[in-house]
Amino acid sequence: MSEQNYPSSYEPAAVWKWENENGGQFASINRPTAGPTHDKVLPVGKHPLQLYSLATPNGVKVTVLLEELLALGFSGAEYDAWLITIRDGEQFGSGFVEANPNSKIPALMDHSSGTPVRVFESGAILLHLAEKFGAFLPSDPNKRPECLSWLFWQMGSAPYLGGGFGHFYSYAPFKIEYCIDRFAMEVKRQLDVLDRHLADNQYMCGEEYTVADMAIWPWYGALVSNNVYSAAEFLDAGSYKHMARWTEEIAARDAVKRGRMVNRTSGPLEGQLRERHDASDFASKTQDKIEAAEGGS
Ligand SMILES: N[C@@H](CCC(=O)N[C@@H](CS)C(=O)NCC(=O)O)C(=O)O
Repeated sequence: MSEQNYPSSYEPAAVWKWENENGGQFASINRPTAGPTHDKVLPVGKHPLQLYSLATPNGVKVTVLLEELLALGFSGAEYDAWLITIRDGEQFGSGFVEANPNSKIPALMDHSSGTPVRVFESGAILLHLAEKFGAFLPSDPNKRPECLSWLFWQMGSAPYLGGGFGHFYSYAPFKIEYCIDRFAMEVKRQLDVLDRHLADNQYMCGEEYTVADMAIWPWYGALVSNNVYSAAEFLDAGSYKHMARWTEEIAARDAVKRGRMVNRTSGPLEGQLRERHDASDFASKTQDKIEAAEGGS
């Protein structure tokens, strides 16, 4: 697009005002202020860890780690996963805002020490749990910084993928070439960063599968396997061969398959475990079984 073709009808006002919803798929939950909109106490289940979440990529990072910890035999990682429906504004309930003043899933309340401790931001939750259980984070001082670097790389990079590219490619009310170009270029650059690194490394931190993989896979793995934004063709995702190898290898893990199901409200009913309160729920409480039982009663 040449400069003379840029649409020019919009001139920002001196002071921005929130006049009505700004448009786009999530317009009804976007607002320019923080804090609770209504009173709602969060439920608390029987396990030390209480997760309040939804199976978006940021939510899946945490449920994958919890399922991986349980698969390794850490019984202290047992958790209740409560559903927070962000489209209905449940992230603005007073109890959720106490758990996360930023009103975004995932939020964790850790009751293991007796005094409930809140942890918000998916990267902080991954680090908190990895340190707590001494797993999926290298202890070797020569390897740990590499893992932390990729974990924080993800936290800094994914907003360009989600809030930037994904928003303008999929959710914006109309297509703006300038925005899609800008963020497609950045996301392809990020995919190339990952692809080059994974050409020489089995996982993000070498041979060890860590929280860095668990943070990156739900976003970038989903992108190349066309599970978010339907953009794999547009971004020529098939050309990132090492990413594809790593994506498939992680997707095949049993704990990852379970983690993806927790707090999921879309897709095949047998893949949705909307709330998880016990390991046995995967066998008995998926949405297909719940609906079949309701239909039969
Ligand atoms: N940096 C945060 C981002 C969390 C985030 O953006 N969560 C989204 C769902 S993926 C959310 O809760 N959105 C609700 C809202 O913006 O009101 C993290 O990694 O935890």
